[in-house]
Amino acid sequence: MAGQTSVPAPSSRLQEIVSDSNRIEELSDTDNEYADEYEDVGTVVDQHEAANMAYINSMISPIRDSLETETSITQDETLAVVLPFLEGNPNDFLLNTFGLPKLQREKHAAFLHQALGDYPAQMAAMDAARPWLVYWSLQGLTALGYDISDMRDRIVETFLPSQHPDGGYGGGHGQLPHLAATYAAVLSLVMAGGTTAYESVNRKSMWHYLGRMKQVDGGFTMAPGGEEDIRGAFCALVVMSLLNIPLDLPPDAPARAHGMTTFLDKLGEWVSRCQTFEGGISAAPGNEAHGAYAFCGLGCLSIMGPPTETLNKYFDMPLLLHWLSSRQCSPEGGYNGRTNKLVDGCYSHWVGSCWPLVEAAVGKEVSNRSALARYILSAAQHKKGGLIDKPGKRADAYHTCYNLAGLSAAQHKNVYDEATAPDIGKSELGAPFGWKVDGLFEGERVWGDEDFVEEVHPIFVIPYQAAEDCRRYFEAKEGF
Ligand code: FPP
Ligand code: K
Repeated sequence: MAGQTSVPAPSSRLQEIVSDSNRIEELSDTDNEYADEYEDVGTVVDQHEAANMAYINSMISPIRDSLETETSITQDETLAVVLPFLEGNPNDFLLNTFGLPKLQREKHAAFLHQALGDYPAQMAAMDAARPWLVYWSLQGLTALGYDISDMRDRIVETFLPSQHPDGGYGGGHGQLPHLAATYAAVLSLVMAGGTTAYESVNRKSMWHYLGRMKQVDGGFTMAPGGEEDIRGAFCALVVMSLLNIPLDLPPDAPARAHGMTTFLDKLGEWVSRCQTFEGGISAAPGNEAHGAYAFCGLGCLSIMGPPTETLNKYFDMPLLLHWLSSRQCSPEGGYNGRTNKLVDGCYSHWVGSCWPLVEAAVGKEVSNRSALARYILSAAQHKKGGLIDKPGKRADAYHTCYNLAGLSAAQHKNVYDEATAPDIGKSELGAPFGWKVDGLFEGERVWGDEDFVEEVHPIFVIPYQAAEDCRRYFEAKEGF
């Protein structure tokens, strides 16, 4: 872009904001809702400049290895990109009462609405990911507090042709079914809610499809003959739990020929084998631990039964706690996905949302939720709307959805309590219906009252109400 300038040094940028009285007037004129607040913007920034700098200084690691490697260089480069956003406000966003950028709710919603629209021809390669684009956008919108019920018919019509006659969903009409597409399609339909959406899912063929994914070692493949990894185990159990699909394997499941009778046979043992020497969870036994797979592993076990029981039974929790707490980057505040890698806003969820599950099992959290929220609000919001990996990256529905889910998990206390929703969840795979929000995060707040994200179910990553309504519907229904 012509005339584009590089990001100015943070403190000079803050000075610029403070002294830019034109801008303050402009804000007061155009946005009456915030006018009172912004007459005082100079004072707010003054007060919080010192606080932001003190925060950064407290977070900088005092120990630094002098060995320079490709990893240490990219880490330094990342810090140079991120720090100006933590210290100042290069995007010129309106600030909240803590001096941090407000959640740009309308801009993010506009971005997600656009993501639900038409795509240019060069996006054809993303066709197989269409269910994901729909899910991320809908989940992002509900997290921002938007009602999506007016899109119900569109959602149902989108997924009807992508349901395979033999069960499960593909990316679109004529595509082979895949567990990831199935997961995203089902979550979207459950969010849409209502009888038409629920009844659009062929649960009987889904049961048979999932039966074909079950492997003799206990895990699940993502597709017939496809890779077996922990996403498969998690996606299968999410779908089964929400749709109340029988735990018994269908008669035509190949695993039956090897003596298996239920979807849970050897599953806990298989998930357990995904925990690595570092303590984190990998895609499949023997692979590298990664935050996205950690969430899948914890989620899977938390569907199999109360996390208090299953997590302690199948994972070495002290080791997992050590690895998980090492994922928070300092001073960035956001998380990386694996050892020696870079902060990325999507791990606000993949790693951040592991915490409520871990906490339910061991009763302690070793993470700094304020620092995470700082990263999301200051560094992960794109100027034009949508959320991002890190400054300089483009916004997309994926990063928007997962930054918002992470922010929700930071703001609310999601707790496991068996007495929750007493009318549902007593039967098979009902443990996820024992979660509820028990008030707000009680630590140091850095978000204003206008920066709240809605409550998000810690395992299904959709609104609580949507998950409960769907399960209630299928618990009341007899047969398929
Ligand atoms: C590494 O990418 C990323 C992975 C190895 C896992 C990605 C998987 C998910 C995000 C979601 C899985 C969950 C479900 C429910 C299907 P990278 O090397 O580009 O990133 P990194 O440097 O941050 O590790
Ligand atoms: K319950």
